Amino acid sequence: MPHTLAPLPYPNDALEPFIDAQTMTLHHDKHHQTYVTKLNEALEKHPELFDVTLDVLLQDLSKIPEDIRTAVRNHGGGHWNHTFFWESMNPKSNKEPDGSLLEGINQAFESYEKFQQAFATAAAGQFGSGWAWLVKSPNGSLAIRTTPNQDTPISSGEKPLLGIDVWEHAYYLKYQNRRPDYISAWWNVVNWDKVSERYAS
Ligand code: MN3
Repeated sequence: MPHTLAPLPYPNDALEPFIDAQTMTLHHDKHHQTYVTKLNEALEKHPELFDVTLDVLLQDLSKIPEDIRTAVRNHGGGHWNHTFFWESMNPKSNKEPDGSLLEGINQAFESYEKFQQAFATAAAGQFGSGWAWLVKSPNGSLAIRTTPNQDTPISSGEKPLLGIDVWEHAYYLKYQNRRPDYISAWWNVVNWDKVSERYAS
């Protein structure tokens, strides 16, 4: 199988109490695994794509054979987004961005607090299932984006630095319909060192 599911980079209960262990287990072992399985099933029809990296598959979906394009978009996007999401969180979060990343945030949003407000508003306002993102545009500036379903910013040429999954499966067990509460709690586990690393690369 060309694509495989990596283990979570920390124990399933490491993000407690902000994200509960049961949600993490289901989300990683069931939801994320299903994206990987279905991506591989789709690629079986085009073995010539087995060696193409997931980033390259998603960067230009128009190059994907039409009969599997939607499957690659949804399941390949799901695989990419979730791998990115697990790495975007950290039980030993250092709580706030610093250094050149903070300068970039201040330049784009005036302050970290204003960035948080704008990002949380975008995430809470994403209708239905999807994601909210902090991205670096090709010109280097920072911006907030939302994507529906499992669409990913790399398909539109932007570099994601941080993303939050706002599908109900990401929060419903603990927060039920209170998506804004999940978003508020999630700031406590953002891995800002990882975001800085992505910003610099
Ligand atoms: Mn999810």
